Amino acid sequence: MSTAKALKKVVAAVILDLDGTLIHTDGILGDVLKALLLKYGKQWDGREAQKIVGKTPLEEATIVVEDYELPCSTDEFVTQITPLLYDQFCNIKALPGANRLIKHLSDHNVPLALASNSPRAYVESKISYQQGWKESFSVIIAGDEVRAGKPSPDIFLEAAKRLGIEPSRCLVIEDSLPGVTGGKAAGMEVVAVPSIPKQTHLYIAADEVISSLLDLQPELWGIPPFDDWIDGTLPLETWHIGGPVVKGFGRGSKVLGIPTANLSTKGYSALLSEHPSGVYFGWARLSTQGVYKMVMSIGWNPYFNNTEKTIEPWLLHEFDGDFYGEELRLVIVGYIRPEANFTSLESLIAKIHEDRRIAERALDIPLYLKYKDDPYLKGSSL
Ligand code: ADP
Ligand code: RBF
Ligand code: MG
Repeated sequence: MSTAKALKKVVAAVILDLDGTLIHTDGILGDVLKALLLKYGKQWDGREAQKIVGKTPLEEATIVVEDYELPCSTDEFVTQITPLLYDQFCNIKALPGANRLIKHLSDHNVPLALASNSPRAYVESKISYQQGWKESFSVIIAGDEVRAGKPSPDIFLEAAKRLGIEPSRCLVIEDSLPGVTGGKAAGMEVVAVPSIPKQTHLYIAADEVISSLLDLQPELWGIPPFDDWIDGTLPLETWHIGGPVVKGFGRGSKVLGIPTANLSTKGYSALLSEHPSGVYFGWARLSTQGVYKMVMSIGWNPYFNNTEKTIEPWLLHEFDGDFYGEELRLVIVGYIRPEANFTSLESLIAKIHEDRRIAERALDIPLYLKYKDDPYLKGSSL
C-alpha cells in the first residue's frame, strides 16, 4: 500500500490464533450446528456466531444449549457435536493470506507459535489438513493445556515461555475479542483481524485493527515486509464467481457515475464469507459480448452503510446500455486494498478511479493477463 506508516514496535516472535484468524472455521461450525439443532427440531439462525467466536468448545456448547433450550446437558451436547466436527475439519479452508503469512514468517526465521482456545486434539486434526503448517510452528499450545482459556492471558504467557521470548516482545494476531483481551492482558502487542463484520469499534484494546491478513504490514513490527506486491496489487490464488446480473439500488451509476453489475448473493454466501471485504480485480465475461478488465469491491460499502455484503464489479469498458439478466462470469486474480470509509462522495469516487487505473495497468502484466484465457471464461453454456 502507498501510505507509509511508522514503525510501531520491534517484536521478536509472533503468536497466531487458529480459528477465524488462519482458518475459516465458521463455515463448517454453522453447518454442523444447523444439522445438529435440526435433530432437536430447532432452527439454527446464525445469530449465535457473535457470541461463540473465540470461545472454547465447552463454552460454545453452554451458550447453544441455553439459547435453544435443548433438553440435554452441555456435556451431552459436546459428545454429540464432536464427531460431527471431526468429519468436517478436512473441509476447513485457510483464510486468504494465511499461507502467505506463515510462509513469510518461517522464511524469515521469525519464531512462531500457534495459540488456540480449541482443545489440542482439535488443533492437531485441523492443522493436519493444512500443508506445511505444523512444521512452521515451533510452539503449539491449545486451550486444554492451560489453566484458563482466552480471555485469560495464560495461553499467551505459556506460548512466550516456550518460545523463550519476553511477552512484551511478542506480537499476537487474533480475530476474536477474547483473544485480543488475552493478548493485551499478557502484555503483548496485538493486531486484530475481526472475523465478524462491522465490529471493529469493539476492538479498541488492539494495537492495530486490519480487515484481513492480506493487509498485515510486518514491517510495522520490525519484521521484513512482504515482497509480493506488484504495482499496487497483490496476486491471489484465483477464484471464480458468476451468475445473472441483477438489479441493485441503481446507486452506482446515478450517485457515483460508476455502474457496478451486481450478482445475486444467493448461492454464493459461502464464497462471500470466506473472502474479506476489499477491492479486487480480474477479468469479466459477459455471455454475448466478450471478456473485459474488471475492478470490484466486496463488502458492506461503509460509505452507504449497507446491511448486506455485496459484490460490485465495474467492467472497464463503455457499454451501450444495461445488461441486466445476462450471465456474468468473473475470475478474480488480485487484491488492491481494504474497504474504506470516506468523508465525502468525491473522495470515494476518486479512490475508485485510482483502483481502476491500478487494475487496468496490472491486468496487462503477463502474470495477470494470462487469466484472460481462463477456461471458466470460455465455453458457451453459460
Ligand atoms: P445496480 O444498482 O442495479 O447495480 P448500477 O447503477 O450499479 O445499478 O448499474 C449497474 C448496471 O449498469 C449493470 O447491471 C449493467 O446492466 C449496467 N452497466 C453498464 N455499463 C457497465 C459497466 N461498465 N460495468 C458494470 N455495469 C454496467
Ligand atoms: N464503497 C465503500 O464504501 N468503500 C470503498 O472502499 C469502496 N470501494 C470501491 C471500489 C470499487 C472498485 C468499486 C467498484 C466500488 C467501491 N465501493 C466502495 C462501493 C460503492 O460504494 C458501490 O459500488 C456503490 O455503493 C454502488 O452500489
Ligand atoms: Mg451496481
